[in-house]
Amino acid sequence: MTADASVSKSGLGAGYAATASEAYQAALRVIEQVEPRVAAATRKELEDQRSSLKLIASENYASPAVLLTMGTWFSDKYAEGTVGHRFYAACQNVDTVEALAAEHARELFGAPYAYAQPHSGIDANLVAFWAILATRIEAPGLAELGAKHVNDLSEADWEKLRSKLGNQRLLGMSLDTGGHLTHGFRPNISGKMFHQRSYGTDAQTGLIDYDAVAAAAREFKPLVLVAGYSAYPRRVNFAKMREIADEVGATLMVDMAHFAGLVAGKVFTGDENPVPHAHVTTTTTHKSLRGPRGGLVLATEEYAPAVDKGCPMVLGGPLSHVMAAKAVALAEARQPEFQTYAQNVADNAKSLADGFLKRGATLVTGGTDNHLVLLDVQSFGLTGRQAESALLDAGVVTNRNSIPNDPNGAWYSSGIRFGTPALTTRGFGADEFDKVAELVVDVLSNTQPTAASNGPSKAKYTLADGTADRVRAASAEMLDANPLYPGLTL
Ligand code: DSN
Repeated sequence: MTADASVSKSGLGAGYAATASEAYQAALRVIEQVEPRVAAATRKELEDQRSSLKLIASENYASPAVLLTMGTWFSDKYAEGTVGHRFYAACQNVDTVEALAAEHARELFGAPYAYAQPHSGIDANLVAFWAILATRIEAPGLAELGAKHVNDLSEADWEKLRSKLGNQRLLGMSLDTGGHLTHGFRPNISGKMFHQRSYGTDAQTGLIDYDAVAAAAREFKPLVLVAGYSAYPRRVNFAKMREIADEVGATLMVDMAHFAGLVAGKVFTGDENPVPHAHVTTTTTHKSLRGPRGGLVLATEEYAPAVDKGCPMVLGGPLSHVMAAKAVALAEARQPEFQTYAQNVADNAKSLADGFLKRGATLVTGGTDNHLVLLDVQSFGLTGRQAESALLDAGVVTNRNSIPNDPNGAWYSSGIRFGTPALTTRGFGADEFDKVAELVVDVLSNTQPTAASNGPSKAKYTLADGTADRVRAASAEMLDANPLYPGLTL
């Protein structure tokens, strides 16, 4: 890998764009022979991504090196088990790439142990939950019964242990203050596994109140304390979270899926870096970390043996082609340029937030100090759903999101979540993000809800004539100046 393969103002993989072009042109010619509609949709997807303002906080653009790594025959290999201990023969090359991904992850994050198999963030969290349950409940339960393995138990003893495994408590951040569905909420499997309670944020400041978290933990006595978020625009003090966990005997699990790139890029250090404080840390690899779509678990020595059994305990056969791409992406993230990128992501989020504030908009928590901004669209008289759709009409890709105590619920919602990782990868800087704020405010100020906005009409709106064209034209100037995959031609 050359330094050019990392991020720079000129974009991803500029140093090998000509070679990547040849590779993609050839691949598309091959796909066209079999199912031309897939080739056409693939071309169109790049065109769409190149020509819109991608502001979804959980999305990014992986390098061509990462993307190309996923398209190989590693996809054809079964490799259940773990490195050097597989249930299938001929896994030596899978072992190589999985070990490399884990090594890069350990080095990058300073973790004693890394597990590269999870297919997604949900999977990574499931592996973590079951590793915690296996370590804290199953292993002592077996010891108490004088058994070494679950298969050694009588049906009655196994039922007792199973019921104990299914009767544990988890405390995590509430959904409407930015927590994630996989942190014990009923529609997700985690909410069916755990008795869950959540902590929220301070009603005035919108910030996590650590004294309130500690009080909730003392009262509820969870086995697992979960920290981490998908829509909280602030940093978390993980040292304080660990103190709380220790006081009540909980395992601290941090889901850093959203901000792993800021940890990798050394923007979040000390108390804001979860890895040294958490017993188990999970992440996705495709958000701010800018890798392939997938998950990763980091753990202390205590939890490592149970995490290592993630497949087949929780996961299906590992996606070896994706683990190979994780190794490539993590190698990229270990380049010094990634630290510049991560700092730019945070600086750009501040610029976006300031751009909104100076134009009179309302932000949850009043600003940001991570990679995301949560805009309360009630002052525009809109639901999140109306705002999201109007923005999309103007080529601004975002997602609607609940805000604390949201009067419109999770489906229509009252917020729009913005993130800077993707456009920062393209090379957008502070000035461009200020302009993005101007364009968003332009769209929302020119959007009217339909009369009687209730029920399904909470989705309906009209956008003033000319707004979409004006915003698209202004976006195009910035997008053209910061091309996605410069030099890559199909
Ligand atoms: N879908 C991710 C996000 O958008 O935050 C989390 O699951």
